[in-house]
Amino acid sequence: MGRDKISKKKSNIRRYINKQRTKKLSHKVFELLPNEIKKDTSLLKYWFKRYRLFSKFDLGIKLDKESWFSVTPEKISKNIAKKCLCDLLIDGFCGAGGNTIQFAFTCKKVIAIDIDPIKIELARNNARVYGVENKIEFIIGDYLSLIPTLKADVVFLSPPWGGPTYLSQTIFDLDNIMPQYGGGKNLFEMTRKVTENIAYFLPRNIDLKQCIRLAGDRKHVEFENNYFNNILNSKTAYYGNLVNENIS
Ligand code: MGP
Ligand code: SAH
Repeated sequence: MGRDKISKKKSNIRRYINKQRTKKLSHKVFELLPNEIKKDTSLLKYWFKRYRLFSKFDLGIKLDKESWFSVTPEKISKNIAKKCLCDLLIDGFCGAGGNTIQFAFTCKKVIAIDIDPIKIELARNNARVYGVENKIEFIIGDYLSLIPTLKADVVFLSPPWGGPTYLSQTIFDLDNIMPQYGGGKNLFEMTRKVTENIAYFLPRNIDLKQCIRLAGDRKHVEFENNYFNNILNSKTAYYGNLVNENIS
């Protein structure tokens, strides 16, 4: 069976499971759901994983629709943060703070940028839940426009991939990332003006050859497969001094 057919079958099964789960939800449980999930029950599958997204979920974590499907699960964020240990890290697309929070535990200072003011509000709230708000400078703005003003030891890039449909392509092309900004290659090239030490959080079906090409002739890049619940969730490509060593 072709890969497309398998992923169609898988998504039908997921849809069926979600329907069954929704039916079984008692009125009492439904009332407990955050508003954005009540409004869109296709997000229920993320709510069921909420403690693996944030172990402190019940202490006041807040998310919006986009964050539910794009936040990096805590275990994966922790692992990335260990590799990115440094004095000053920039999270160019901080969202609701899944990665930012873990960077705040390993780095002296974190600059967290997002173009959406609601995300910054959520990230600030979530960082407070983890007690790391004071280690983070939050900036509302367009990461690419801010580049000329930025300085950092490491930049972490986890841009939007165009929503959960990114898996409909067998191999995900870097050009599909933020095409309105010249695509994922341009995002990487622009970031090199800040630092060569870049961690790029990418879809599990990313075209690895394109990512190797980004590293230039030396091909100095390291890939990490991120697993969630024993299933490949995403990949991180590390460049510069992040390859096989910590920088400080
Ligand atoms: P997914 O396949 O949408 O998650 O994304 P799902 O459905 O939980 O996985 P499945 O195995 O059940 O199919 C996988 C991971 O990629 C999520 O855990 C998020 O961390 C991340 N992610 C997903 N999207 C759509 C984005 C995105 O647009 N941008 C970024 N930075 N991360 C994303
Ligand atoms: N890593 C984050 C999720 C990032 S999702 C987490 O774990 O929570 C991608 C984020 O990029 C979204 O929050 C979106 O608002 C933001 N974004 C989109 N375009 C942007 C831009 N030009 N500059 C900065 N942020 C942007």
